[in-house]
Amino acid sequence: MSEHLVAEGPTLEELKKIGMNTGLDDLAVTGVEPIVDARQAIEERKARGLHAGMTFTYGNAERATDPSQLFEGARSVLVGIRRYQPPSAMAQQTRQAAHNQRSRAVGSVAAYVSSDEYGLLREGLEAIAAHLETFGAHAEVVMDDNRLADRAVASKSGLGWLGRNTMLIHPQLGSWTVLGSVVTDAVIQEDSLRVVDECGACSRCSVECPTGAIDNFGVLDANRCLAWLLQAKGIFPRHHRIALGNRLYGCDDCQVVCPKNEEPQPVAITAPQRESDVDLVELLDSSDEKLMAKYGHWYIPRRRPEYLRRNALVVLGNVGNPSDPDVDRVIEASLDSPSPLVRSHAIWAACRLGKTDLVETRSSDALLRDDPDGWVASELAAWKISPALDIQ
Ligand code: B12
Ligand code: SF4
Ligand code: SF4
Repeated sequence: MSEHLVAEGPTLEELKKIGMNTGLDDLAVTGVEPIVDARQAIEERKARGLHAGMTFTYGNAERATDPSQLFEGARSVLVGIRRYQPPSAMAQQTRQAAHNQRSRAVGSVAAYVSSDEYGLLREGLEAIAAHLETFGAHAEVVMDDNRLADRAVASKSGLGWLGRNTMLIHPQLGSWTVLGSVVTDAVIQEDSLRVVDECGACSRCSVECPTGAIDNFGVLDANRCLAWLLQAKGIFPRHHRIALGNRLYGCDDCQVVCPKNEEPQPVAITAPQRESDVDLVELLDSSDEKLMAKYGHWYIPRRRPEYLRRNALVVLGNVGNPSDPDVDRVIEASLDSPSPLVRSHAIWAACRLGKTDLVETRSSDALLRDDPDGWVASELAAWKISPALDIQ
């Protein structure tokens, strides 16, 4: 085994300073031993079906909880954390802008993607890796990657505790954070212990979750989590569509209500801003190419833009203005879409807005064509709608 012991390696303090000058808000270090309790947690959730078919760290729980498997000779994991602006401050700015420009229905985007936080997180981690390399060490950045369970190493490093809502909560920064690591063969002196759980008797996140996805302490049922359902393949479950409200990408509710996020914290280096409110009519009017160019940095199932349209139609059904002619127009265009996924969600949006006529006036042949999974047929049945008979 090639083991790289750096005689006069950098201290954690030195590395922390470099990270904090380039986008991080804190840094801690831990060893590469397997995190057995985290592995058990992943396996257990998978066995109970709470992963809802997700792969990510569930694909190989053993590897994701054993940083020593990242490369031969790995000795330390430096875990970096970056705080981002919570939605309340941002929402005010964007709502004002939306108000000034238009009064159309908008879908909300979760705070962690409303600015390029992962870009700055990566910059901070790469600066640390580069510094380690000047000492002859090998260093790899691993960030939001299926090969490592970020929260598990973060809690082991002492950066924070794992809250009831499953978020890593930093005692000073709260949970509006993203996490990533630098795995290295250098040995860095550890300086911290696990931070103890500070949720106490609170259960706000569990009570306020719109779909009741947080069952027990720290156990999330992804089958009910809106953040996952927006990224999952197939139809958006009918029984969770109203609960989706105006969320177009991600969900922030279990962090918004958390008292540990009440203390506002400054963000040292501001990340480049992206959209936090999306005009739904504009989205549904866009070509597939334009949609992927604009939202390609999101996790989109199978990289197929029809999923963006599916999500936008559910949100439009919830927040659209039924007297806006543009709403009718985009729903009608979606009812005529070649995608059965889009057609079935357009039926839902039309009916939810009380516009069953838009569906009823279409021919059954047109609506039901190419519907191998029966999505359109079951949507029509759910609303007890019989489309117009075809004129031969
Ligand atoms: C899959 C995934 C999701 C899934 C499932 C989330 C989940 N809670 O299971 C979905 C799509 C729902 C999701 C949503 C979100 N996610 Co996500 N997601 C991931 C991903 C890719 C894997 C997480 C994972 O392994 N889940 C499996 C379960 C079992 O793990 P877990 O809940 O995290 O629990 C771990 C620890 O809690 C520990 N553990 C669990 N039980 C126990 C018990 C004991 C006794 C001990 C000691 C340890 C322990 O072990 C587990 C495995 O590591 C990570 C990136 C990564 N590579 O790690 C990001 C990540 C967790 N997500 C992140 C974010 C920001 C979000 C959202 C806030 C985004 C949004 N606004 O919509 C939401 C939050 C929803 C929520 N409450 O979790 C951040 C979290 C940052 C933080 N401060 O915690 C991460 C770390 C991405 C990153 N690199 O920054 N996510
Ligand atoms: S992200 Fe939203 S749906 Fe998922 S657990 Fe948190 S509050 Fe519930
Ligand atoms: S809302 Fe309460 S229980 Fe949930 S994570 Fe925050 S402190 Fe913990």
